[in-house]
Amino acid sequence: MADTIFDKIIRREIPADIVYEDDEVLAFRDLNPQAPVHVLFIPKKAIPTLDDAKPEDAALLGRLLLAIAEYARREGFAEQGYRAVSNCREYGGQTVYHLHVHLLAGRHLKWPPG
Ligand code: DGP
Repeated sequence: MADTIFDKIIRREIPADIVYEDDEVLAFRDLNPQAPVHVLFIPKKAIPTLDDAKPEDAALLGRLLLAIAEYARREGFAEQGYRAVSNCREYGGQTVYHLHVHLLAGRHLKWPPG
């Protein structure tokens, strides 16, 4: 499977502002933030896109989402609200092919997106 910039962040080969880590999940601030809070939550397991996730990844995907919810509560913006979104492939706007969920918060986000 092709190595991505996120694999290098997991292996600490390139720096990142890491805000959360457990045995299966890593979260770090996006290099190009689109909101006052913009954190990427990734599984350490290299799954390229959501479309590549398998039934055996169900618990991992659940942990990813629960890690986001827990982080939002801990950082104090859960009640105000936030967005968790995963871009899949070209039309979804995915640029890094290591599954990730964007956590965006700290401003009123528009819907629908462009
Ligand atoms: P996506 O377009 O959904 O694949 O989002 C990829 C995000 O990854 C994008 O918002 C910018 C971010 N990104 C790309 N390279 C790096 C990097 O080296 N470090 C960090 N922290 N974020 C990165």
